[in-house]
Amino acid sequence: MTQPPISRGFRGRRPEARTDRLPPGQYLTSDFPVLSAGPTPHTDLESWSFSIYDRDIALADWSWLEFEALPQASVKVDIHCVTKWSKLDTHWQGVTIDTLFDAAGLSEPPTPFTMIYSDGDYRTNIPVEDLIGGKAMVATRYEGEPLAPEHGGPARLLVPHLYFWKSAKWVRRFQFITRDKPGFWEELGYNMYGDPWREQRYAGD
Ligand SMILES: Nc1nc2c(c(=O)[nH]1)N[C@H]1C(S)=C(S)[C@@H](COP(=O)(O)O)O[C@H]1N2
Ligand SMILES: [Mo]
Repeated sequence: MTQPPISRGFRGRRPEARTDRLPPGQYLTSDFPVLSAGPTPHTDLESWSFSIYDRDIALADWSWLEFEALPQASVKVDIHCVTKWSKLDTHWQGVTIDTLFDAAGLSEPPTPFTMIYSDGDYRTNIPVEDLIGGKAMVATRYEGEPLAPEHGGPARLLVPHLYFWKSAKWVRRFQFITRDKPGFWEELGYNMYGDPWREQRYAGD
């Protein structure tokens, strides 16, 4: 972008930069609300595993120790819940989906769609495109600490550019699917995609 040299001072960069980060209809919060459709599952780390399936075929599977040994990434991102709270500058650590696909030996994603499965009955659909290129990770640390069980520990998906219901807590399995299908909230009327900047809260938005 080319900027006229004097525009900066007139526009007041700071407040503008702050509201620029708030999608339509959202408000800022500094606490971290817990939103779960059911009870918090407790899977001990000994029996925890994470797997990737291409339709019905298992491509890769990691134990907790194997997962922890994968290359780690850290991000600072803003998160946006469909119930209208947004939280800026949250810090997460985990394994990017690019790293997972690499480690699974996937050079090309086999289908354009995924279903993400959690412990409990939760699942959510996300296009592959929205998981790769550094856009998403399986997070195991929040603000430098192991992820708390109520926030999805030991591991949750983090897809910050979509509404936060797509960031499945207690994530355990990725499945490539041939055609897009609704997950838990999507079946109940939430949007199939969930872009906060286009305010895609419900089906038809
Ligand atoms: N497994 C699972 N993941 C989930 C949910 C859930 O109920 N179960 N709720 C979703 C919703 S609606 C939101 S807003 C966020 C809330 O995450 P938090 O409780 O860490 O704030 O988790 C998402 N991931
Ligand atoms: Mo949510």
